[in-house]
Amino acid sequence: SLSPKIEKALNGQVEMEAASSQYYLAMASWSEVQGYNGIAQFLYRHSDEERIHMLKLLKFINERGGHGIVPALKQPTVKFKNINAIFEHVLSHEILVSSEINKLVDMCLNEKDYTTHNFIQWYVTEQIEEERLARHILDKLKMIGEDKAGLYIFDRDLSTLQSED
Ligand code: OFO
Repeated sequence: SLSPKIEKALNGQVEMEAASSQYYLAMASWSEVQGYNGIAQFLYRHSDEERIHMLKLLKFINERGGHGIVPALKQPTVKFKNINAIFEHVLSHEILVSSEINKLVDMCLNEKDYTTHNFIQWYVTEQIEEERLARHILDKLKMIGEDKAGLYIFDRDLSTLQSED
């Protein structure tokens, strides 16, 4: 079963995924209010995916004899300067998440917890994809610049752009 140290670290990650879900939900709501419905749909989906990341961890902790702890909700940022600012937040947040996941990998190896190490590989792969997607979106936004028609198309395209959960 889980060592107390690993259990605590995994519960820390539960909290981080829950916070991610809240961040993206706030971004989705702001975007929707501004009339960016496609971007909002993308961010609502992203928020749901983060909740799934959280659940997956919680269930793993419980299966391994620990106790997955549901964290308190903190209010995320609810207002944003523009769409660029949103996706810059997304990228820097995902980079932060990746570094936390890497710390977990390190800890598993140090503690010789190969089961959790194996489990956490899913998150390692997921973070590569999430960072790639955020960079891809930011590149597109840079290309669009101040072009309103470009932003219109971008918004429409994002309604169907899938990030994998
Ligand atoms: Fe964004 O992948 Fe979980 O946090």
